[in-house]
Amino acid sequence: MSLRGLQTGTRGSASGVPVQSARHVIPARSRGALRVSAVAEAERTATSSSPAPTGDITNKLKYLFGKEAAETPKDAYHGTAWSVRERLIDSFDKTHEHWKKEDPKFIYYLSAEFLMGRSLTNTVYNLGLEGEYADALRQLGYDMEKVADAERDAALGNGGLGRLAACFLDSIATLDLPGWGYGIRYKYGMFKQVLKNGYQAEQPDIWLTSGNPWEIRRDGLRFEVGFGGRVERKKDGNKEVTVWTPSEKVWAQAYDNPIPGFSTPTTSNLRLWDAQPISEFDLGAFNAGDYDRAMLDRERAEAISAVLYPNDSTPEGKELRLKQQYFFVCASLQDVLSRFKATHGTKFELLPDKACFQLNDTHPTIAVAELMRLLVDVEGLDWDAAWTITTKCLNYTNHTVMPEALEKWPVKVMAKMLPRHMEIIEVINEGWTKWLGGHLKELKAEERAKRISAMSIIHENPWNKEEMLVNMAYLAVVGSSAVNGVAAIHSNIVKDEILNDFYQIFPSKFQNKTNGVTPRRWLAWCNPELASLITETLGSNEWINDTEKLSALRAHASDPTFQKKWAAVKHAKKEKLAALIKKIHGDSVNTNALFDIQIKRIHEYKRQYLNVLSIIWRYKQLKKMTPEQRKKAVPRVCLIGGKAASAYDMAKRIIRLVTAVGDVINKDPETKDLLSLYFLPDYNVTLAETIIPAAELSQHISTAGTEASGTSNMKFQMNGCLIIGTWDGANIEIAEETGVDNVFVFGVRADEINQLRKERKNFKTDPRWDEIMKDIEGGMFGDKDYFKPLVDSVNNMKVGNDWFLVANDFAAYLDAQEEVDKVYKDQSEWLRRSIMYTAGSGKFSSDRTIREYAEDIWHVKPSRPAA
Ligand code: 26V
Repeated sequence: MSLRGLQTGTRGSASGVPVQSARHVIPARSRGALRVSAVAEAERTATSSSPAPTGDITNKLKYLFGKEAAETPKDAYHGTAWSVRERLIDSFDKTHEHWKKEDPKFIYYLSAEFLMGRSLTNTVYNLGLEGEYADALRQLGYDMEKVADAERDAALGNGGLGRLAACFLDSIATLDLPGWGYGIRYKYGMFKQVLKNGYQAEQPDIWLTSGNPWEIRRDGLRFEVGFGGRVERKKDGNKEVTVWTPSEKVWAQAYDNPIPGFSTPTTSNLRLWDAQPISEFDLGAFNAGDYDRAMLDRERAEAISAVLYPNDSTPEGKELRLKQQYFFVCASLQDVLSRFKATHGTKFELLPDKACFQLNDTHPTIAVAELMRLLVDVEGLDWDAAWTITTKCLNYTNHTVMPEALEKWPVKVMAKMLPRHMEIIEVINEGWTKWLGGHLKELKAEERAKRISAMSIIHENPWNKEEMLVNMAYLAVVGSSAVNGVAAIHSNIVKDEILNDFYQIFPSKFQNKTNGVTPRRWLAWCNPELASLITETLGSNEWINDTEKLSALRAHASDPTFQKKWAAVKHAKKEKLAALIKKIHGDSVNTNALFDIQIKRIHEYKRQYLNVLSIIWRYKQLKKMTPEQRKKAVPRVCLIGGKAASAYDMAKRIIRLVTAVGDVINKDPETKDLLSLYFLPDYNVTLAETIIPAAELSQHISTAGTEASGTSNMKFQMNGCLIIGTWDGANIEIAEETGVDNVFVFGVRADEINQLRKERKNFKTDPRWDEIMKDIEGGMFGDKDYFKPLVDSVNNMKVGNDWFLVANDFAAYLDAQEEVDKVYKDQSEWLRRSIMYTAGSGKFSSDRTIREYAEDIWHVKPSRPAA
């Protein structure tokens, strides 16, 4: 496949610096952290013929920023990043020249979100340039870590789903798989969360103002994307053709974000689309003095890629969301087809051998209709041939069981915005329901009609019989070759509940692909001290690319000398986090206390509420104790962080409860060294990189059956952090790998939930629960009116309340927390478990996940350029 657009401008304008040649050597870290041998380091520097970075950094500052010297860490960051960028582009060009020549099958990961975080550290480490650049910065009077700290996060995602996409890109590149990500270049990413008097407030995330060294604008590489308008049938010779004339058109402008693999010459790509107006502005209107109208088209177009949607958007916003989805899918498919045609002409029957697309949740599902439109209307294929190709090329991953999150678009909205796609979906649905009728012909007519209606892609809105909806998950299943869930239990729920009708029809379509996280960012780079200890103990750093090797740590788990070193690393990381808490809240926390952490989006199903209730109970117990008794108590620093979607009222109340309880506890001189609670504002990828290595206990306490997988649980596990959790999502597989007895598992099981929900109104709550509810209602933490809906939400007198069964799990959770204290008192047992967690984390590398996708779903093979 030729890479249209990659050849223009950028190739010629790249630095001309030969790519450094030793990326196959697993780099040794300059600060000694991961150093395997000084020989490897010497070998690497000897083979590099790039200019000395010191001069390059200052040049970049002078010519790009008009600065004579790096006066601030931010200056040093800019100079360094723009210098590193050129090395990245060299590697990117080499990889893509190689892939162009080889023409392998590609995987395209279509995702509305990519939560990339920072790039500098990851890029220099993945490229093996850390020694050179750390030295150069030292000469300029800077420390690499401080400089890296000046970078803003690329926060183009809400949470787990977006971060997973970012981890997947790292693994795709590291495994040399020909693959790209495709998404939207949001001007404003995930909002910045600030606390105002303990309440969440949102501020826009302005991340592009100082330029983005990690992207390449592909001048001239843009595609038209249309909306609205009319559809007509016309004669083309004997053939009837369909012509869609959109009423609104925009450009999708390509920006490439190179993705360096680790310890390989491969640098892959994340192509993001920016929406731009077709015409600069309306000069006629401008000349006539109508300035607002002159700029109208520009504003309308730019609005499409302006803001990342929070995952609970309002109906008004929903139309724009569908527009975003179609915008990036349409541009991405046109881009892939144009490259395909440049190499293979119109032999579209070869497309499934050259390209496949992974739909990251239902957000890009309009791809089913769009690929059909491009093949039938634009390329002139007949419907059946196009359908065979489409279904062979697409695959769908489900990421949630939350019914509100399973997208359904009103037919009216779809027909207005995408009239041709609505027609196509209708034809797909007719074909599908007809086929289904045949398939179910053994059933009695009535039963058959019921089943067909239950599986129709277009169906009535159960809450509003007037309205018809397009069910995007159903469209994705019908239009894909493979459908997968993201952890074993979740994939079973997908098969047995959410999409059970479809599973009965196509059992072999359904698979499980348990999530994973990149061990580069989430262990090696964010915790170099632990990584260094592991490398020293295992005798090599090969575990970074082969995490199964971590299992050899099991042999050291009970060794007191090793435990001491392990504990020293954890303590150092706790000190670092304590310094951050001091910076944010001005308080010094007890670093000998157990660091107990829950960081994730705030959601009722994730049950931060349960955590706070147990902290209140702990506080009450401490208050009752004599000074002698208090001496025996396990001190804890409790940290909670995460964003509440801006319109999610209950989640915002939970945040306020955390801050209000913290305000009381942290000010109590009697207990503050034994218990403190802080809310960490603006939780993001970068903050996670400091928090996770310091955590000793992490909480993954969703109602069983609600968290599809979770991925932070895997990051904590890798960093030797014990888990208190429910039998849910990937917790189950983590427990299996770590040893179930090493995990604090509690609570009801997923298969009990439905029954318990029915019986909740008769459930007799624990007296401790009743007492705490009265405390909150009585104003012990102030703001009692504001907390009333929170108390009501778990009140069993209201039918349907406590949907997430907080009360049912409360007593079991307190017991599990007591068990935590008991084990923490035995530090040698605690450390043994901590080591067993890291040792058992091998399965949760995203390299393993991606290998499984590549083998079982994508059928894509590695293709590595020469070093
Ligand atoms: C979306 C919405 C939208 C409507 C309001 C409620 C609600 C609740 C949840 C969601 C989640 C959307 C999809 C998502 O982010 N899923 C996450 O995907 C991760 C990667 O597979 C997985 O680890 C998390 O368990 C899952 O929640």
